[in-house]
Amino acid sequence: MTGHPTDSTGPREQAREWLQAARRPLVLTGAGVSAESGVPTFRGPDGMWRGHRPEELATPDAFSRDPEMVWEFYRWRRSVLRGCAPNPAHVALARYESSHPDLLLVTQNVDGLHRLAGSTRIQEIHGRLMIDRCSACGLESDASPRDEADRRIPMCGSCGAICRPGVVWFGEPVPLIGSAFEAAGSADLVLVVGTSGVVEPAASVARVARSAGAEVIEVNPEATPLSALSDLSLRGKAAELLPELLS
Ligand code: BJW
Ligand code: ZN
Repeated sequence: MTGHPTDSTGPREQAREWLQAARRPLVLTGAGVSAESGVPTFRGPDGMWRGHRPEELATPDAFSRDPEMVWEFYRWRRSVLRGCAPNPAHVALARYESSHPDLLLVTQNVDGLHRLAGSTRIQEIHGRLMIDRCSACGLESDASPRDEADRRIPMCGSCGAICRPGVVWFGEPVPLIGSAFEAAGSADLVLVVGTSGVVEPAASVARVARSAGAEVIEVNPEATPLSALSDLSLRGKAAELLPELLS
């Protein structure tokens, strides 16, 4: 697990070796890992919020001001997601878990595609798009397929208050971040895939692991703020690179 790429070992080969040898790998994923499944990313030229800032809709303030508009946005997100399936990157990560049982997959994605691909050691730290959560009592339930067709806001089956999507909005605490940081502190390798690395505290999962001595491998077509702390920055698409790196 030591050493850096040399002339005889290219960065991809080095990454493969580190990934294979890792005892306690931690994978941090973002929207880019689902891009090739057809799930829009948040930022960048093809981001779903081009011309808008994510902070306009994904906040408790927006929801209290205009729940109809926020729900319209999330109904659209749900209808897009219903047409999407895991891609070879999700599948490669699920297989990697079988050979590395102490792996933890920390995902910022709310799309559930890692779970669908077969990963089980997952922390979905920004919640789940397909869950309704009561805005009053917190009761969670699976989103019914009917909700997007009829445009009514889902109501809590227990207390009758309006529901919100079961995701983590800006300004809200990230409930699982403590255990993600704890795992990062004892990881020996971090694979960062498809995240712009600008949303905190998620991006700091990689920083914590790096400070505790883990090697960091980044897979992303673009440079990000996390590139500078990465031992290996591999420029490419997740669905193309991960099957090769994790085989
Ligand atoms: C490919 C690819 C391919 C393309 N293959 N790659 C410290 C500093 C500054 C600000 C803060 C700070 N700490 C907290 C904040 C505030 C805020 C924040 O981070 N703001 C910044 C934006 C400035 N954070 C919060 O508010 C968080 N809460 C918090 O800190 O609470 C504190 C608290 C404590 C106690 C009480 C109360 C409060 C919460 C953050 C929640 C973020 N939620 C969202 C929305 C989820 C719901 C929804 O889906 O609608 O999560 S925002 C959005 O961004 C979503 C994502 O998970 C998250 C990260 O985005 P991601 O995944 O990185 O996607 P993109 O689009 O940004 O990047 C895609 C990448 O993929 C790009 O790099 C491409 O190049 C790449 N790519 N194709 C591989 N094929
Ligand atoms: Zn309720």
